[in-house]
Amino acid sequence: NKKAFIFDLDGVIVDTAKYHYLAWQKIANELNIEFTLEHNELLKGVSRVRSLDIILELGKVEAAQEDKDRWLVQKNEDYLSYLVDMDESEILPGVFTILKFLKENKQPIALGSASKNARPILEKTGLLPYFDAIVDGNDVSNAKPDPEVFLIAAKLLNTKPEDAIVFEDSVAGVQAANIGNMTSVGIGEAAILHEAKYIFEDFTEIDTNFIKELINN
Ligand code: B16
Ligand code: MG
Repeated sequence: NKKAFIFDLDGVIVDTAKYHYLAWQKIANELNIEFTLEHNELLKGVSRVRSLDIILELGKVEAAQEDKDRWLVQKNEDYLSYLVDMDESEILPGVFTILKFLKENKQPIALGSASKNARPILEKTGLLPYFDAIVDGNDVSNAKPDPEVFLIAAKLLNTKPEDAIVFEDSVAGVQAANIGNMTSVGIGEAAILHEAKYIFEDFTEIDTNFIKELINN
């Protein structure tokens, strides 16, 4: 069967999770809400709007919609300021090798990200030509763990969900792949991503033989 390889963006292809964290931390600081790296795990793969709600819940802060809207704009402006100088050096180790291997083997590749800033990031890192389809936060109405983002991606690649392989660094994203009946590959800590079918610390741990097996199975 024809396979489809779907990549999450933040935390899988590039380490933008650290920039999201810095930008959210500023908002949290202003509101006197304690926001640690551990809390940040809750935001991975989660939409911008929902992320703010989670932070406000952590601090038991109730806010008017206009304040929320302002913080959302502020967070994104701050986040974008970290991306200004972004280039291919920010591609996470091992990612490029796997993308190149998939391309050489004529495998369809898609992006499945919750971010509304996905396209500029792919452009800046020079990875845009590797993607046959891009599905991001601008295209979906249901956030991960809803499988919508990955289902649309598989469809655009003319592949059945069960033949799609999803690389994800977030718990919500792994769950989305599983709920969508896809093969989930967790990138990160096994203790956090234990629901994934396969788990690797990062892409340098993924052998092209493993990819070959996924292609031929
Ligand atoms: P933006 P992914 C997600 O991207 C991030 O993991 C999450 O932390 C972020 O809040 C979300 O994108 C929205 O991003 O504010 O740029 O629209 O991991 O699904 O690629
Ligand atoms: Mg992610």
